[in-house]
Amino acid sequence: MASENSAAKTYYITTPIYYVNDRPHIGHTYTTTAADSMARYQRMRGRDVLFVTGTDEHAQKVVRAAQAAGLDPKAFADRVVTSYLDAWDRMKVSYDRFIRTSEEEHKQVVSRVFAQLLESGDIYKDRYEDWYCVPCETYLREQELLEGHLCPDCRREVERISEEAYFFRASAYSNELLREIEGAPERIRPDSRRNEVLSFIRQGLRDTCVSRANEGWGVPVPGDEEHVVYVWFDALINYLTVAGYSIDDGKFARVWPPNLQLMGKDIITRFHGSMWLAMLMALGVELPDLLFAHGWWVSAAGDKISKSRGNVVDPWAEAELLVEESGCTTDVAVDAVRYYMFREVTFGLDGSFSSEGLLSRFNADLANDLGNLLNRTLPLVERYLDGRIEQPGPGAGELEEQVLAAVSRAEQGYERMDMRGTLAGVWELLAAANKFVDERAPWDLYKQGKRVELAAVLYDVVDTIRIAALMIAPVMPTVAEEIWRQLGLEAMGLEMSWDDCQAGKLPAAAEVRRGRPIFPRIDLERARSRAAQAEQEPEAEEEEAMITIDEFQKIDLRIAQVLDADPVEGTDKLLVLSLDAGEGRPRQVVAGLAEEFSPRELIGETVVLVANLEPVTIRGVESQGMILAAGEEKPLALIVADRDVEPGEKVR
Ligand code: ME8
Repeated sequence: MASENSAAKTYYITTPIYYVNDRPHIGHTYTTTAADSMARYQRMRGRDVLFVTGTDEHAQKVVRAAQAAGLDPKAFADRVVTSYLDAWDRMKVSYDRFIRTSEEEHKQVVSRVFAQLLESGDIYKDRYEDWYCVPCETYLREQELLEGHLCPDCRREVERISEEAYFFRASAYSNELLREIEGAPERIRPDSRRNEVLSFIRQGLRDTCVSRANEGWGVPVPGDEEHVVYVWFDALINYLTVAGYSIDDGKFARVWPPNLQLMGKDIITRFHGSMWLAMLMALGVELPDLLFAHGWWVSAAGDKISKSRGNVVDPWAEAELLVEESGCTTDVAVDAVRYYMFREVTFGLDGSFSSEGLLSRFNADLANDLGNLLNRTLPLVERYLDGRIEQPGPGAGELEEQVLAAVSRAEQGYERMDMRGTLAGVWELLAAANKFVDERAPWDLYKQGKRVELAAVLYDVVDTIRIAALMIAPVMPTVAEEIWRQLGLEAMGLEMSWDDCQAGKLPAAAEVRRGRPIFPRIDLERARSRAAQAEQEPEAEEEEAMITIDEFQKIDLRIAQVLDADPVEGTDKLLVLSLDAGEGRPRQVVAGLAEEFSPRELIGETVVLVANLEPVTIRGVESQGMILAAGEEKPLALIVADRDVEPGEKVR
């Protein structure tokens, strides 16, 4: 492929950028940690890597979620984005750049791209009279809908749109795109997805709507502020922004095209595999080397795991379960979750996530195969060799063939996005090494005074552990580092480099340092009975979300009286309330109450104010706190005092 030929080319990897209407879940984590493993692998190979993830903010559903929370979209996005940053930090995601589409730089690139395509005639103005699915942020034709005007993907009700809009002339690129994809069998993978994209394009791409009426959130269409750019069009351009398109030509030349764009299978056919590629063609920009779509995590019943179906899996909670059941560190637990995701299911296919499966693999693969090899070998080095690896004499290298096979399989696995194959190969090697220890019985060699053989056997085993650590490092960075430390390689200042995946590169004089077992074994029986118990007592689950009395007391709740209420200009949902909270001067709070409550109903009410909430600006109005109401989606009832209480009185 073109980009492989140039050594100076930055290896450019992307994940989708995620909507900020919601918090990260297993789907986001799967794509992002897979991309992370690829980035780590390429770095170990010595490549300069640009690995990017981020957030997609200009969606209708973000506007709605913000309204429900009584915040303006930017304030809302600012809040949710931290949960992504935090999740990637905890899941050990080593991104080089985190892009938010609300960044000025990105908005400028979107504007320039839109203007360029307007100028070339690839974007034109017309009228949109059809349907839109807000949860999927997708324009849909009548004939694509399920009965009852339901979205074919998420099965929720779609909305009718009838407005002037801009269209991208995707139809003009159907044939060229078809030729491109047919001529490059490796550009879209796996094959099942490639075939899906091909048959979608063969039906003929239709011009797609790329704008919405401007409701104050999004990138305005250049020269026509009544419209903003459609969220998918805006979002896809992020891949160009971070590469420096129209900002830094030198960087763009170094970075473009993406070597690998990763995503879930639901967003390849319509978006990445056709709209995105057609956009690049219209811009005259080279197509990405590889679009790879992974499968879905499904429930035991076979449904896609998603919030709307109420069957979410939280990878962090799974890691916490491991900590609780095994006593391993949190970082090791995170690695174990990553291991499970990539070992359990072939990347590209669907798979079902189960906590029980995770715990069993932890015991069988991590504690038994890997942990056991390490924990039985290091004490032998300590006992027989004074803890120091010796340069082996003749006779060493007995595991070389198995090492070669595993390394070549691991390379192929990483290059082909087959992490399962990589890991299976490593585990075959670990099994071979465990068997080797059993057969060569270093304790017997010691008793027989066979010092040279003993040193050679231990060298081979420790060397194999070293190579295994290198091979798993992209998937399990913390575990690899911990093994590195225990083998004394960190103390020697040795970096992890893929080139060192060769037998015989273990430096003599490495001083091993046995640590605590990395993977303390789990009592599966006990774990099972605890899980069964938790299922029977749903309230036990709630304990996870419990807070202490001290935490509760940090929230300063006060009685306040509504002095005045006025609509916030430009919205139907927000009211700005003036409150007497017993502070000598009124407090101003913006609340999303306007659709359910009139100002008249509110004035005089004695409400509960969260008095120590950080002030935020909503639609240009400062909000100094929040008032309490019942109802998740929309406020159904205000929480008020049922007797006379003075404003400012503490609520406990
Ligand atoms: O799609 N199993 O954002 P998003 C595996 N903003 N993967 C899953 C999954 C599951 N059960 N559920 C969801 C967007 N996913 C756009 C992208 S890019 C220019 C714009 C995956 O927050 C899903 O396939 O909805 C997708 O890749 C991601 O999680 C969800 O992204």
